[in-house]
Amino acid sequence: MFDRVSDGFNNVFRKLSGNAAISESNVREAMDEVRTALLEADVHIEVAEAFCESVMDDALGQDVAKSIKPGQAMINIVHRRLIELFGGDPDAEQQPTPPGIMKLSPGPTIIMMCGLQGSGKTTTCGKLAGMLKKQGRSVMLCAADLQRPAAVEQLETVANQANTELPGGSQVHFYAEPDKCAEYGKAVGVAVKICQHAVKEAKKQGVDVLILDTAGRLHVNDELMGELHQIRALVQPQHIFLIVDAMTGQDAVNSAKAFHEKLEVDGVILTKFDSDTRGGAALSVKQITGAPIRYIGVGEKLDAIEVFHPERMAGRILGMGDVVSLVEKAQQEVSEEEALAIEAKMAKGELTMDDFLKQMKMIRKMGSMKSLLGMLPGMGSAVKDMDIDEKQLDRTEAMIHSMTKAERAKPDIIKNTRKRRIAAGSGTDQNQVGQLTKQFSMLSKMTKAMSSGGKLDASRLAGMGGGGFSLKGSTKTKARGVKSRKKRR
Ligand SMILES: Nc1nc2c(ncn2[C@@H]2O[C@H](COP(=O)(O)OP(=O)(O)O)[C@@H](O)[C@H]2O)c(=O)[nH]1
Ligand SMILES: [Mg+2]
Repeated sequence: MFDRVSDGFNNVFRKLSGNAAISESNVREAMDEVRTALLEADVHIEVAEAFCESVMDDALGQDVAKSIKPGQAMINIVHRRLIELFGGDPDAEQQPTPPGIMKLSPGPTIIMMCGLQGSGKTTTCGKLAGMLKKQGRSVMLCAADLQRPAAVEQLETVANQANTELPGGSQVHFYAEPDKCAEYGKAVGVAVKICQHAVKEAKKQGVDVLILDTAGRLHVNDELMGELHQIRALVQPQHIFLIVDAMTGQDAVNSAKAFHEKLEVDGVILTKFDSDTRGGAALSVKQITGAPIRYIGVGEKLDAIEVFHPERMAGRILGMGDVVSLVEKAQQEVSEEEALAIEAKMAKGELTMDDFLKQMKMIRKMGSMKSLLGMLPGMGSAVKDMDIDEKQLDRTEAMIHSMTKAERAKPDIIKNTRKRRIAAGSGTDQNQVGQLTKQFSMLSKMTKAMSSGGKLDASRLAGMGGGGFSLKGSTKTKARGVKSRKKRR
């Protein structure tokens, strides 16, 4: 999403690093490029100006031109200012944990979602429900968008999906009064009444969190604001989240400002962060509206939501990577026991195709290869030009599924006849099956050699997401790898 901005910054840093003697005018010139990159990314002009101004002030104040590594000094300054732009505190020794959803007892904690039509309100209701379900909190989704009966049905589908497809033990309830759709627009206060009924029902059922999916409009107008204002006054939600479509750039920021002025939202949820928009909305919204970004939507599926961390996002933009998020993702998907079990098998050379498949699935749960690679330091801008064939993983899965139990346990027995059968069963060809078994046998040999030569520790494996890719903080893994190799000699 921030490709263009990232490239702009990187050019600047490269130029400044290459210059033996840097003058104030070098720095100024470099900042002109940054300003252009920001404007091209559709960052609000005031925000872009103020940002460049503050970076320039810092650079002059710290005498960057005279520092030993001017490129590095500039990176530090820009990093701090980006954190600030996103609403974080660059001086904090340890970054504060972003505030979560309040816990009230008795419940429910009420969340009101608002935003324009198509911004992602209904989808995000399901994503928040999924997040809360993972924390063991029960949720009720209330259909307060009565503009179309289909909108009510959509929320019901989302609630069902959150119940059946997302992990966690608690229940996602659904509340609606579909027959009221006909009255909507004719009588005032229909939506408010439904919200009030939902609160009553949520209390009765002892639900922890109630999420209100309100109606949107194509543009901000008095009718919409009046309704939202009324819901806010009569239901008194603990959280008001504004859902903003990151793809709509400056328009999104302007409407966000209008919403915030009327409703005092306590946070923005930026959706469609996975799309290749230029990032202008993300970079401007906090400065222009005053409301911080709380979550980002990174896909259409209900588990595609992330907590927003200003310092990590700043790091991603500057190509510093976001190893912390990556490790967190790995830890969420792979338990220590699973990692230990796989380690034991690998050490004995007993890795089977089933284990391989399991590992692959764990990695895929974490996100697309491209999004994972993009979080590694220095990879950010490199990944965008990489042609990663996500379908290859599908093919591998299909091939393993077409193998018999015996073949999966001992892939050595897969000779030509079996290869032909597996290829036919999985819609691949014999060569591809051959490649897979060859790769697998190499992997087995390698892991066996590694574990008999030097101890492979479990923590390292846990970080690998159990999939043969080294995902844990690359520096640490590297350092440890070197040490164990030395021991062996
Ligand atoms: N790629 C992507 N699509 C999203 C995201 N959030 C929502 N959408 C899509 O945006 C469209 C509108 O979403 P919806 O929840 O119906 O918006 P609403 O009108 O505000 O309720 C749907 O097609 C969603 O699948 C996201 O984070 N990424
Ligand atoms: Mg909707």
